[in-house]
Amino acid sequence: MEKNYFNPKVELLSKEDLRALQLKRLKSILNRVYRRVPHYRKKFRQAGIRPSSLKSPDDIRYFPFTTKEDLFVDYPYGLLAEPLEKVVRLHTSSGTTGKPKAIFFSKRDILAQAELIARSLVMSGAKARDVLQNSMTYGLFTGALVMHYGAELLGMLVIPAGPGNTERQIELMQTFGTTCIHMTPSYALYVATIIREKGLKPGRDIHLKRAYLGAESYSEETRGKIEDMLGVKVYNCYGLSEMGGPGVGFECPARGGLHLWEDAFLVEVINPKTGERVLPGEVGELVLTTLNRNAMPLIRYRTKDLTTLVEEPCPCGRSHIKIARILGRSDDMFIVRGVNIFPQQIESVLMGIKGVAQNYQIILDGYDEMTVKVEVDREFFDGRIERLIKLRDEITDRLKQALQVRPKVELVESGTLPVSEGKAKRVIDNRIL
Ligand code: DLL
Repeated sequence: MEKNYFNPKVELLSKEDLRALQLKRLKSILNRVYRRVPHYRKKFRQAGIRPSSLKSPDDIRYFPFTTKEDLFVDYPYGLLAEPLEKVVRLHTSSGTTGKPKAIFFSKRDILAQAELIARSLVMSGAKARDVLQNSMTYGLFTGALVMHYGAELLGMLVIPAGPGNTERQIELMQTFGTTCIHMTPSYALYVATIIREKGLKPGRDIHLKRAYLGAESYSEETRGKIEDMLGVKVYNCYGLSEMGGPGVGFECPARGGLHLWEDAFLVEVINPKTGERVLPGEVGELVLTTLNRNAMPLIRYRTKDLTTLVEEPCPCGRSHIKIARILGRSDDMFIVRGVNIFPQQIESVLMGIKGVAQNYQIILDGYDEMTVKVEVDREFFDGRIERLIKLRDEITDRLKQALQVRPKVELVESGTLPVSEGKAKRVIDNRIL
């Protein structure tokens, strides 16, 4: 059954054929939004451009961007390109304050996104006989439901576990022989720690093969740690509610970046300040255009996610472009004493140090002070204070080297910092600046 979801006619298309397919779809989607969505019509007119101006996918650069703010003009239904009777589902983004971004799906949109997930799972080697424990949050968040539909389409047995209740998660894994998990990387690290503390062994007591981790940025070191602790191969899964949820980008077994499905999305990476395309290999903001979304197409949507295009051909043979793992969101970046810092840089240092456990928190306060609270293995709290000081100094020095700023480091016992079942909140900014 899973064979259906590896489609060489789409995944192995030559670059030229892929461009031709994109051009056809792009013309159609631009025409649709111009005809059906007054907000787009107005923006295109203001920019002095018409859908017929587009002669190649590259000409998309002359069209205006869509930003998060645009989603709130004529909120909530203003960007619909279908009448409400054709719209069957609402998801919202995980914004923490204010009105959530509302994203709508038609039946065809739900199926199209499920197909991208099924295709991605097959790419990772998953089969219909696999058992997927889906530990993302079910509900308004796309994470669980979109993966659920895709995995079912492939024919996997899906356990709709949802997040939290870690004891129960582990019981489910043992009872039903879970082979694949879907969760956030921060929760995966937590689950892995509890599994280890219970004395359970991968391969003997739990039989996981693959972990699909996404919804928040994580470093290569975190991936390595989770792979060691759980005996799995970790596949990075990227997406955002606005583009239909998870499954927009996904790693193949060759890794080295995530394939971004170019039959469904047109990919650009721009300089967030100038709006111009960046040079190959340069970090910039990912901008995506939906190529086959029905209910709520988005043109040149600014994701705020920072990444690089990986232009080299992939050993797996798929022609769809790859993006490097997401460095973070442009609004995740914080500045301490004039230095730009992403939480992932800190995570990358911490997770490479022996003795560091699963969780950490960055606290900014005072005039410009940064404190990093780091969980370390319980054995460091056996009263031998010199060992603890040595570890603290090592962490401080390695962070100073990587960031050019010396943080204050506080070590706490593994399992004592707040665990988030959904996306982790890494930075607490109490500065009085
Ligand atoms: O997080 C969709 C998703 C669910 C993706 C499950 C993967 C797995 P939102 O809540 O709208 O949707 O948040 C989207 O999360 O713009 C990124 O900043 C971040 N993000 C998502 N996946 C990754 C990833 C879902 N693999 C926002 N690496 C995006 C880094 C990620 N950041």
